[in-house]
Amino acid sequence: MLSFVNIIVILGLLTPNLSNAYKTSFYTSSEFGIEGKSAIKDCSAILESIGETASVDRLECLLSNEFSLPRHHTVNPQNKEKTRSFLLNSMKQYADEVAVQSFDQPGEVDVKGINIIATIAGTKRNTSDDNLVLIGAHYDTFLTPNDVTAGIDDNGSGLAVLLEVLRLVSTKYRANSIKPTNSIMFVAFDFEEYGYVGSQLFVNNYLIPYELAGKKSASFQGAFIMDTIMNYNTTKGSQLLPDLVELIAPEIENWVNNVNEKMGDFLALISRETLDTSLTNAFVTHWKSIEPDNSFKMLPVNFPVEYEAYAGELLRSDHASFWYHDFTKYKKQLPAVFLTDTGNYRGVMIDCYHKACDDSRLITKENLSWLQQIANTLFKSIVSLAN
Ligand SMILES: *[C@@H]1O[C@H](CO)[C@@H](O)[C@H](O)[C@H]1NC(C)=O
Ligand SMILES: *[C@@H]1O[C@H](CO)[C@@H](O)[C@H](O)[C@H]1NC(C)=O
Ligand SMILES: *[C@@H]1O[C@H](CO)[C@@H](O)[C@H](O)[C@H]1NC(C)=O
Ligand SMILES: CC(=O)N[C@H]1CO[C@H](CO)[C@@H](O)[C@@H]1O
Repeated sequence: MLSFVNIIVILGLLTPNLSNAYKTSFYTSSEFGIEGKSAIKDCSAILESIGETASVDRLECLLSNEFSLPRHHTVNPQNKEKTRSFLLNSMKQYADEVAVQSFDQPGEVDVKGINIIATIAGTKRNTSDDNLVLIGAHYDTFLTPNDVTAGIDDNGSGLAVLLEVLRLVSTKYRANSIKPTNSIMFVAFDFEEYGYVGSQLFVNNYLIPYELAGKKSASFQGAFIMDTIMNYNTTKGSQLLPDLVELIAPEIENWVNNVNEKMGDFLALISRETLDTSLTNAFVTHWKSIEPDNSFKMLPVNFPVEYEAYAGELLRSDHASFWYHDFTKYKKQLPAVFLTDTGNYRGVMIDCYHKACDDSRLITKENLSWLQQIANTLFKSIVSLAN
């Protein structure tokens, strides 16, 4: 998730304004005591396994083995490369088409950003009748001058769910030699932390020109973006809110502070009224339908479009690239919703956001069932939209 300070700059320019400050020193993860949690079981067998619902073991293996080390391009390029190859190989294993979109990271010399785009082809793939559904998360991690984050919550959690949902969709269709009607895209974005560079380029240089305009002319149902979804805290008082919530959504402020007694135990679903309604409806419906445990809470934050320009807090991840892009014609046609645990407004992340302590300690057995609920809901939502 992007820091709020950066977003003010980005809202003005929608191009990243990079400072070189973070490049001055070189750190290794061990200096910060960050280590991948050692495998407690045979993850290779677990990662190969298939099933019809999201698996806690698999999510745990993904988080503790694949996404538990800092993945910053200047400090830990080898970890980032490792994450990239893992993503690429997994996507090749499960998807029908995999594309990489590489770009020069603005303001950096010799730094390539790479978005990884996997598609499960529907029967309408590459025709103007296709109505694409997309799910995405970013894979870069943040770096502040004195701290290296492992990015477990931000946003290893989003990537683990992305891959888990891809596996479920693939099992449902490819393994049974059937296809959905509409195509489904799974995108791992690079360079979110520096102004959603990867997703901006994805929308402006790939999605619109290549899939939605021109020869293919597909339609777009929308994007589910996940960023920082792992932190679940049932302590009263663990949930804070940005001031603007009281201003633009007093009923939400009342629910969080009074009804729910400031417990950080809900998933926030951030969307715009009307424009993103079909995505929100699908997610809300399926969230409630998950068995056996449907006691997890989800809070839809559905705000009027006219608020979006100053509601910078609501724009802190890659969904903003779908809401704001360079093509006037598609202004109202790129729905996107943002799934988040509210990042630095909750529990340990109040102190650990973008810091070293966003690490493997967040992975607890109990809390993996929370990610499982999110993955199962997304799977059902995507399938319902794609069929
Ligand atoms: C769709 O088009 C792309 C090239 O534009 C091609 O690589 C892909 O195989 C096509 N998929 C199907 C299912 O036709
Ligand atoms: C929950 O939040 C409280 C208050 O921010 C914090 O002290 C505590 O460590 C958190 N608990 C967990 C399990 O994250
Ligand atoms: C996450 O872990 C904490 C501490 O172990 C626990 O209090 C909380 O209920 C767990 N959350 C879920 C969703 O299982
Ligand atoms: C699993 C994973 O790659 N998560 C990414 C989430 O975002 C952070 C940036 O904050 C990346 O470093 C992580 O790689």
